[in-house]
Amino acid sequence: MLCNSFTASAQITKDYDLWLQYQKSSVANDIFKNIALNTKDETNKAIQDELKTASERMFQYSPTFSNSGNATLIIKKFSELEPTQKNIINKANALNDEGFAIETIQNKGKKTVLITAKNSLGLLYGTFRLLRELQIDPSKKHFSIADEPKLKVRMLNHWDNLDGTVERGYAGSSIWNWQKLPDFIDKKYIDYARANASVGINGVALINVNSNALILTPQYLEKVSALAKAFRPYGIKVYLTARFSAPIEIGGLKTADPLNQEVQQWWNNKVNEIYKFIPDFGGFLVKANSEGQPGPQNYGRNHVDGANMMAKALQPHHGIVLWRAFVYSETDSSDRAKQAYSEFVPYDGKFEDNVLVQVKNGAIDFQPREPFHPMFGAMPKSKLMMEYQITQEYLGFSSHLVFLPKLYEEVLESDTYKQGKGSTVAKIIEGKPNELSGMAGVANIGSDLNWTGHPFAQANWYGFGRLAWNPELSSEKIAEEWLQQTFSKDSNFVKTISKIMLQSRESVVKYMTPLGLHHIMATNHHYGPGPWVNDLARPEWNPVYYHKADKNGIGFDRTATGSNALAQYSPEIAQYYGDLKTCPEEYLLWFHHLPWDYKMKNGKILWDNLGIKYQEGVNEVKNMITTWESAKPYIDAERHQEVAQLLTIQLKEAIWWKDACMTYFQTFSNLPFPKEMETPKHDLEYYKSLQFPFAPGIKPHW
Ligand code: BDP
Repeated sequence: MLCNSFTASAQITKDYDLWLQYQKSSVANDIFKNIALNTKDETNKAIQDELKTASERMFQYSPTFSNSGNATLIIKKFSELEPTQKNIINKANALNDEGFAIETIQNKGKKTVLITAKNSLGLLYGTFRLLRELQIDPSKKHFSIADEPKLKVRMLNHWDNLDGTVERGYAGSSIWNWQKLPDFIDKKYIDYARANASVGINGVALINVNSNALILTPQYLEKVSALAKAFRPYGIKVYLTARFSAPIEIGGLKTADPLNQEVQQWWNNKVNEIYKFIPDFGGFLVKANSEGQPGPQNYGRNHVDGANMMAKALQPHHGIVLWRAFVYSETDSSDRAKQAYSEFVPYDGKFEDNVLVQVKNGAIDFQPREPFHPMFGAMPKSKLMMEYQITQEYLGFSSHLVFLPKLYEEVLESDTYKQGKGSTVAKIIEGKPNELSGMAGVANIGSDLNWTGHPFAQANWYGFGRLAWNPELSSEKIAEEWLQQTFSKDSNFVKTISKIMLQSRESVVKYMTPLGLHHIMATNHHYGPGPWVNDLARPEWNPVYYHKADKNGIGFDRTATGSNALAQYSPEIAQYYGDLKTCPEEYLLWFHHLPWDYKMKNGKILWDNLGIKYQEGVNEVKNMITTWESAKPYIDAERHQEVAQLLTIQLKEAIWWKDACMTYFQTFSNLPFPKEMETPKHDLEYYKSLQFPFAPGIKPHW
């Protein structure tokens, strides 16, 4: 029986500190005793603060900062190093602007650790890397590391509204306190910046892609500028979502036509004004002609006209445009999965150099599993950037433990074959050296004490940042290092719990949308199952559009006999997914419509396999609960209890998903539940009658 014995302070510190716990070390390390660092620069000042906190917490002493000869740690740009340090200078020289090197060197006859980089931001990243290494192994003294980010723009997209609500947010309200800004800088903003910088995140779009033009008025720009100032030492640039109709709404113009000169002038002026407030402003993130948002098509123009107009306004200031490709038409009744590709690919090579086309990982919408978006690799003359969702809109909100880097990795590793074998999605988004590239993640952060609602959802923020830095990292390594820093270094604990993290994404797929099913969540809030929904205005808003279950079978035929969405992929992929002999079970019903008694590889029919998968998902959550129970001795009672309670919700909901979906699909298959599956407790009417009018994170207006 769980009891309510939280002690407030313990909960705040541990949960709030994310992966920057700096737990007291049982071994001594003198590395921070005497640090050579020039603290005049504001980023170096941030380095100083971080080292002080870390050293005091981990090793119980305060560092001395000086430039004396006896340094135990030297943090210096390599332009400031002694010429005798040739080796390290050469090593660092090969790195890009944000890279760093950490090396144990001989300095005046003594072993000293040196962090060096081209600029202060590299030094900050190097410092956080050193701290990560020490959190994992506090006795470490020998370092030989060189690292640099593979993507240029590594950013969070907040879907925060100006009224403090967060669209698809499950961790409380927005952390931005617009009413108290610009004068009140919440300490939380600094801790947010520290956490981001520690994994290399260097950009943040502050408000929702369903934007509000007010953010572009001087009243709000002043507030934005205060946030930008707070984030600046941490190398984080601020971006704003730009509502396409802003020239009408706040500019008093009659049109927002991108080819109209007055409109172009309005954006030029607006951009100039923004840079007066925020000299290092990042640029605009735009959702246009998507789900009712205004855009160039309202004026008979296209995405290139819209994006390039903004891009030209930003060019003199080196700002960029992140133009989203999340579009699906109100009138086109063909397969929704094909529409973004059809709308964008013909424009390849037409976007200005400072435009990144921001593409969701899959062609539908952040589902528990989707094949990679066919746009990746299909626009070789344009710059495409990845958009992931960190907030768990379709994956159990912040009540389910789901380790998303596993999903991110699966997409990044996918081979598009667009430039021959080995042209993985990761390689496509990395682009050419020194060119603009990027990855965005829809933030899962809110005002909750633990930032993300679920303690394990912190790992998704962390993991997103790590993969944005290096899209080729393994999710296993990310899980392990996150656990070591956040909870415990005990190898038994790390081994056991990383296993459940790594399996958790597959479990959620199994108990929500197994075998390639997708978009069968309940209307609007997407909380829980709603496969029966068939009465929404647009066909592609209805789950029945996606599963197409009838008495003959289930699944969406995207082969040549159906929508032929497969033709948007390279022939190798089309062949692989299109042929039932090779199509992996995970994507079966994504690409094929099959009879209920279709014989699968294990010799059992499709219907039985569906029930077995749902049950496996439930069983795996049960296993997570037992495993988590066994982790009790290794971590603090507060966080253990929090997670244990959340796992109870997850199990209840996994069973709900299994029972509701199988009861509904049975009305078509007319077959008994497979013997491996636990029988649902209620009838279909019961599951259909469940209502959740106040589920969190709903779109505010529609
Ligand atoms: C969908 C969300 C919706 C977002 C939209 C988007 O349901 O709230 O506005 O994506 O990405 O997943 O624009």
